[in-house]
Amino acid sequence: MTQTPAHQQTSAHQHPALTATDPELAALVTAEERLQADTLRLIPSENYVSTAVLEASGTVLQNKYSEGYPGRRYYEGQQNIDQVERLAVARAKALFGTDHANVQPYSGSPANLAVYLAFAEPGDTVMGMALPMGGHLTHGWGVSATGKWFRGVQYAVRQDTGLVDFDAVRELALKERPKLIFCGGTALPRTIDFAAFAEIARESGAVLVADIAHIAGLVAGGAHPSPVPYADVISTTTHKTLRGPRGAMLLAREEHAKAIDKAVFPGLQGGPHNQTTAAIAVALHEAAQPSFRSYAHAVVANAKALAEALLARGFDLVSGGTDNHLVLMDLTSKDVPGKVAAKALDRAGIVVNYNTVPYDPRKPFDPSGVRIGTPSLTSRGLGTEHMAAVADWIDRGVRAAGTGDEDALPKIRGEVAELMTAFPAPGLPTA
Ligand code: DSN
Repeated sequence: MTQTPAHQQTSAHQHPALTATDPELAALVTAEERLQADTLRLIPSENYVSTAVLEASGTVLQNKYSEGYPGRRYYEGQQNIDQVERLAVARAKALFGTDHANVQPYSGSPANLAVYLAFAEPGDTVMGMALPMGGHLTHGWGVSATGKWFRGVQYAVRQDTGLVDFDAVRELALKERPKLIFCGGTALPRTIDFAAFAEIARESGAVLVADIAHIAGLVAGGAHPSPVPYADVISTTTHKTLRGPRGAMLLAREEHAKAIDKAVFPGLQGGPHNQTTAAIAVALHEAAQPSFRSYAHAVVANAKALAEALLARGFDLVSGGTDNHLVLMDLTSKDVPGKVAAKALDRAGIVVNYNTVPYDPRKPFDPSGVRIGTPSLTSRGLGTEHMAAVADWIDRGVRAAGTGDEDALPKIRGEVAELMTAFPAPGLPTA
């Protein structure tokens, strides 16, 4: 008698309907569950959501159209959906202490595009940190619609410190008089000085947009200063340190509420993804608990410990370390390109992304750096006491990449998987 392979048994147990309808797809989901369980996930923009968030995002709420806003919809039958969205909005406002919240943006890029629609006209000048310096595509970078339809001017970090040079930012803002100034980004290991950006925005007459996608969970948990007293608009995804579903929110002062809402719908989007709104509401509830404050501080403590352990092993880190959840490694002195290191680490069960470093002489698709972070491993319960082992695995993996020692990688992978077994991931099947 032929036996059902183990992974199919697990799939049937965890996803019975999916397995019956589409075993091919179910097997891929099961394989991804296994991968997320067994590996050390260090991509700083990723995390593990709770089972409650997963359940909310897989509900029948996804069957409903609800263009408009609670109490002002273009479709009937909103008795429950309106309450779901009101709950998410109320929780967002309470958690971050803002006047207004819009929870409908499909993700971070559409959220940022809505800000342009609310405050700028095509061709207007906008300002953000350059992508290779750690900014984001949607902060006016040339290949993005925001850099094609608007005139993007970009600021940098200092080459000697890796930190924002506020004198240069002020000089650029006063010269260019942008409509929008974005602060925040995707590869920034240091605290964002929202007050300094706000002063420059005021002097230059710009709307200040704080993109806190990476650090929203740290802000919510009190592990990073809040932009709320300083920024006109705050944009964030909900799935990074905030540990919610893939989605986004715009938070704003009351004076900007109408402009933001009009820009999201009908300006840019159609019906909101109600199942995501529900899962955002759950994540915001979780983030309001005392345990989430501990989580946010643990993320930072782990990142600092990991940075120290990497420095002790001779790695160069952009800005010399970290204040938040993220560490940007410059592998130039190791003579291993970021992409080569990232692919070797992947084979060793350590999932990172290759990344440009400021003033990178290499190309974005083959850069000098690797970007890592601690949100996911902290969600699994790893603490500062584990960071030396993590740094050791990274060190061995990068050295193996440099020498072409393929045999070293599966050995590391086995050690990683063994530790991970002791720290089950939220939301993943345990059997
Ligand atoms: N892709 C996100 C990140 O990884 O930081 C930014 O869009």
